[in-house]
Amino acid sequence: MKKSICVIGIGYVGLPTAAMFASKGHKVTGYDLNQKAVDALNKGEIIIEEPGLGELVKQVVKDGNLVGTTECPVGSDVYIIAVPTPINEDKTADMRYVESATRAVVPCVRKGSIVILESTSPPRTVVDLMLPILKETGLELGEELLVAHSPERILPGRVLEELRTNSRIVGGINEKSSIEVKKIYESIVEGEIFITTSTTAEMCKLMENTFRDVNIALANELAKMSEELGVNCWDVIRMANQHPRVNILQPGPGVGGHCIALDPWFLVEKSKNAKLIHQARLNNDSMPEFVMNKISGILGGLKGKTVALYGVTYKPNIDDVRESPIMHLMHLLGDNGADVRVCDPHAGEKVENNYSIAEAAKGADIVVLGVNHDEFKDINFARMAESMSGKAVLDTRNFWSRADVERAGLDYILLGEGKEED
Ligand code: SAJ
Repeated sequence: MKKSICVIGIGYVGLPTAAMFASKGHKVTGYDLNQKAVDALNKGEIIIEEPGLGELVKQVVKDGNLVGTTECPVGSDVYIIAVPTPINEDKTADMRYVESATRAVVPCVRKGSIVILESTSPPRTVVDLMLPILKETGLELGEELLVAHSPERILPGRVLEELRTNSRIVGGINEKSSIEVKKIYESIVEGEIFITTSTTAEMCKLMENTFRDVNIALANELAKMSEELGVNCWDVIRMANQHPRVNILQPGPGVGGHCIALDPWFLVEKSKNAKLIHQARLNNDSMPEFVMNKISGILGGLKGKTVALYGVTYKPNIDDVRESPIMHLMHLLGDNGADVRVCDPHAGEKVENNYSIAEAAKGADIVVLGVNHDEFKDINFARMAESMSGKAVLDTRNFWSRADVERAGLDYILLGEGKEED
């Protein structure tokens, strides 16, 4: 049955979710306080980079199934909360947006409405934060007002496909809530939908991202040990991963984005037992400084040196710089006296002075690959070598070909590669 659905927060998660429901014929309203995002939506345009999303939004807006608004619509069948859950300076969760979104729906819901939290949240958020607020509706929770957490688990860059094909977890405050919310997602999800409690659903989502964070922390620790002990960590990972029960992820200049770099902190905040998780966060957060020290070691100091930095978004082929470890590296280099010339074809105006591939290397003492965007695949290293002042190329992603770099007369240096003779 077609529903009226209000998606609260039309950002990286809310907008694709709203568009997918709209494409299945539901009447969807995207509610956001950001006037710019709402205006863009009503013109059928998007202000983020995500494959296929622009076309889909254009179509559903044209069909009249998706509209943007800055006022929460009264009387929708379903309210989906997809607002940010950032962290404070002290690494505790900033739940203001979830709280204000929950308050916003209180005067709008009616008997039979459904409220779903999609935002990644600390364990017990639905029970301890949302339910006391929703009680103010005067409706019987779990009977007249159904409530669930169904965490988003979509990978930026593959959002539409993953929304459709991934399995989904629905954690209701009671069985009735879970069953009804499952029915809603069945209209857009082809993967299996698992039913559980809201707190278990919160924990599942956090542990998925934490699993990845801890694994990457292990890879980064391996990279550091390898440099110390004269080993190439990439060879170790490639061969160790041949074992049927081993899958070590990739090291790099750190972990960024709005999910993996933040979510484990929600567990650290809530549980004194999250010790390994805490240490993994610290390991990953130490990587920008580790890379800076490596660059300083190669150049014999940073003062007055020119560093060409290729790629500053938090991962390849997207425009998102949130929590980007390479942005952090950029600031660290600058603070320590280096002149940093950034080239990022995806980041646009998110960086000041965004140079072209050729311009960034001009006069550089070192070229550093921060993120392996597709645009950096076929770099002409011979031309780059002609315009550089120095000869060093540091690859933090094992992305460039050592042979190509060396053929151009440059020195190829790989993060996590120690030399036996060192
Ligand atoms: N990274 C490494 N080494 C790796 C893999 C990733 O250093 O081997 C780094 C990336 O460079 C990046 C960061 O980790 O800076 C995170 O990137 P990612 O691609 O691993 O994940 P996200 O943050 O883009 O999306 C994750 C996904 N979670 C999982 O795969 C378990 C996605 O499914 C979630 O929906 C998303 O978090 C979210 O919204 O929580």
